[in-house]
Amino acid sequence: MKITILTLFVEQFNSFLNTSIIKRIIDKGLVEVKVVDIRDYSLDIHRHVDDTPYGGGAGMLMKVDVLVRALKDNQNPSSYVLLTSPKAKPYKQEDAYRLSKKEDLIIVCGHYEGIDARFEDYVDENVSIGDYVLTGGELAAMVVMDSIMRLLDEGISADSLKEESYTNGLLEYPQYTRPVEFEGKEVPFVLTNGNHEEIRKYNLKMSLKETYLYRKDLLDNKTLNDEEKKMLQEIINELK
Ligand code: 6GU
Repeated sequence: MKITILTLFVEQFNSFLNTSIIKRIIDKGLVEVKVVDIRDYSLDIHRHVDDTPYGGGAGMLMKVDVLVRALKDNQNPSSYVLLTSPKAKPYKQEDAYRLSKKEDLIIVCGHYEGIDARFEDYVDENVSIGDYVLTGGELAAMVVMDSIMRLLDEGISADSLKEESYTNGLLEYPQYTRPVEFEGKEVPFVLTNGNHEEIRKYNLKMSLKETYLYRKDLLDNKTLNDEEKKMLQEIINELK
């Protein structure tokens, strides 16, 4: 897979791309990442990339001609083009799976109140990472890239993908490691006794409980089986 980032702030990507798991995925050749400075595509001697909006209003807009020149120079017929923008459906784990199958992904980092609307015609999809406003799309691009790149890594076992939050529509159950007791807080006994069926049930119930407490909306979108329905009823009774 190839991921190309078009940005005004190339340096912001350095530490992200040179750290730990992300660096390993790149070094293994699972993905090729290129970070392109949009400013290199400005034709004026001051390297301007923005201009004032028609009709007035605060702030500057990124120029469509500069953006399209940058895009076309880095695009091929198989490229899939994302634009980071708060004006989009919120990004989800299922989008990470879908986008991880693209051969060639281009992520254009937009800036809010920030982009000539005509550029939308050159974009396949807008992505927002949540309901808040960022100064620019760089952090959003890194979030999207991180979520995609980790799926390309064989280092993540099929099991850990299967069990992780959102894949099964539930939040993850709490986990513990040594010591078995810390400042009076003990690891739940069932997890230490080696009975796999009891452990499975306990962890499933805890997953349901975390989801019920923090993300009830996820339960509305999930079809529970009989075992899960019974557990959820127990949880609700226990919380009363
Ligand atoms: Cl993708 N960009 C900006 N500027 N703000 C955001 C966002 C993106 N996603 C959430 N807020």
